[in-house]
Amino acid sequence: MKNSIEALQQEIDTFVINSADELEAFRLRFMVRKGSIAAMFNQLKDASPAERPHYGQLLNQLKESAGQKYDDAKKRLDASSSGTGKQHVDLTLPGRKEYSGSEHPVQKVLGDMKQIFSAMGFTIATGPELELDTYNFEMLNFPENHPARDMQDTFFITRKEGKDDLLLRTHTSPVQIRVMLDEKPPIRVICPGKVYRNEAISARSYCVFHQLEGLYIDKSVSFADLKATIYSFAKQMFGSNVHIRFRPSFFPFTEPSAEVDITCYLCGGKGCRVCKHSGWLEILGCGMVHPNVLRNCNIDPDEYSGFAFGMGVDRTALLRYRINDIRLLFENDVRMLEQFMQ
Ligand code: 2U9
Repeated sequence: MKNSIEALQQEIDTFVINSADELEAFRLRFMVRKGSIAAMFNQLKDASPAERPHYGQLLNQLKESAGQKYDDAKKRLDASSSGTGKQHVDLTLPGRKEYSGSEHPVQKVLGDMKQIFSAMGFTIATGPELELDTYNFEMLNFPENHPARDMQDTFFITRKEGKDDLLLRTHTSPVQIRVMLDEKPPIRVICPGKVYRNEAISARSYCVFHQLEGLYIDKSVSFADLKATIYSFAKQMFGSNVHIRFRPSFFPFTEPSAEVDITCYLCGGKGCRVCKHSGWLEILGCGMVHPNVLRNCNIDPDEYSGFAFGMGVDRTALLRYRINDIRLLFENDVRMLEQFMQ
């Protein structure tokens, strides 16, 4: 019995009470009628009459020390919860800064472009950045030996010189191919997204950039429709006072093709460093969808015609926000991004 009393005393001494729950656990363990001290008192009757007074005295001391520990702990916890023992708060410290996200400059420009074309009735389509050679080149009427297919220009993932080859898309045109394969005309979509080119990296060109392309296919869509659409877009996007010119060009997927310039909106067409003193800024390429492309997507070019256009988004973001290095758009440096808070 002596050993049991000593063990219980040690348990009482080492019991940690730092919360109301621990205080209650202590009470239930040692202080109630079915607790371990009361159980020990019940065992007194088994001790010899000679030893009983001695053990009785030891048990009374045990009970008293448990009661003392309980009272002390209760006082301590009551004091801290009523505030007197609370940690000191230094009200003179500066407040903590709240961080919030902001829209990336490229997304701001893309948002404006999407809004203008949505209002004209274009819907938005997206597709994979990892593409098949056939959707990125083959079905867009690129000849087999076209320089864009060269390793120097395209990030190939697999290279077996076949249309099943996987690559990082070099434009968003494969999205329009997928739309044409899935849907019947009339088709009116814009395709925004990231594209990849294996180019030398500098302040002006990067291996990834953003494009927005558009496609309209229906019966008797004409070059006049294309011009009206581009005029309306350019004036809403860059200002109603800009002048617009179309220059003949060539792309494998459109015929005829054109590149579109607007008068430089930084110098008003007078000539400056940005427009290389020409007074003009190139904004997009466009044209009538090549009959071969329509045929590749099971659309009869004798029944339907269409126009397409494509533009880079990043350059507009750089010019609009006076950013002098395209790499800043992709580094996610908060010191740059937090300058675009609303
Ligand atoms: C389909 C058919 C035709 C999309 C077009 C351009 C002209 C063009 C460049 C602008 C700057 C790419 O980012 S850039 O380097 N794009 O000049 N893109 S027509 O023509 C299509 C697309 C899809 C099925």
